[in-house]
Amino acid sequence: MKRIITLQDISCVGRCSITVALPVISAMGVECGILPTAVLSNHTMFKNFTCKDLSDQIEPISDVWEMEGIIFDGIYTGYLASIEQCEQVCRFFDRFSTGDNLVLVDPAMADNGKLYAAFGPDFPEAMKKVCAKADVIVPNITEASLLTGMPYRTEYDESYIHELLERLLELGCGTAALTGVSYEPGKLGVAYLDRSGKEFSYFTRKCEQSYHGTGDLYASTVVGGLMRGMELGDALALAADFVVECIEATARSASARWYGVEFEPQIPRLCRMLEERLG
Ligand code: PXL
Repeated sequence: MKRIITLQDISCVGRCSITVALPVISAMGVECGILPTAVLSNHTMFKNFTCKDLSDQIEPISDVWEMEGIIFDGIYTGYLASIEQCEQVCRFFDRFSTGDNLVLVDPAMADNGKLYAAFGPDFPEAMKKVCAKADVIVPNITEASLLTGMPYRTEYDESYIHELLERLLELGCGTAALTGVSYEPGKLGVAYLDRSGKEFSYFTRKCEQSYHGTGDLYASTVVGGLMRGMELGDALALAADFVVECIEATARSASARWYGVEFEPQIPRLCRMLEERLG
């Protein structure tokens, strides 16, 4: 059985980061270790939140894991609470990357053209260094524009997306996979470019609704698929299909959108989709 470690916050309520990664990756048949980087009362889209930074725990926990000879088949990072924490995560990669394991970075810091509330304008510069060490990064278009300095556009063509992907690769990562790409009404998807020049894209129907935490659900599903041996394109497609199922199921329910997508009842469906696609 594969073992991954995910470094991101615990937002106690609101379905994002570790409270999404842990159930989804576990359900996909992969051991999901956690290194909580901060504890928040809830995610930062709520008007009020507390945040206890746990940066001072990263080094001592890593020391013990190294002493114990613990190794990870994958390292997955999401929301990081500060610039210093980005630097610590880079050191964590240096200690625990083996050359054989997968490093996947979701530079979760912005959406809809704006940085999240907790970050200052210097944060993307620090996240660039985290992305530089990744095998795969999965930014949305807002994050990609902040990482590359390219303008954020809501109307664009394939050449804009291609240039974003090329500039993302210049950061140093192995593959850049851009989420939230749409070239025609009603369709939304993902496009990737890797260092060998391989390009791939996959589109699903576009949902009317948008919910908080879908990026975390997406990245977690990709990690699970890759760890189960899927090709990157297949894992990205599985994750896209699963997120659409979750959004559509949530839209049929009456709960408040700030609590994220109601992915829990869809977990059996994810397991079936995974096993079907693994063949
Ligand atoms: O879903 C990304 C995310 C993760 N963790 C925290 C957040 C957000 C997005 O706002 O606030 C604490």
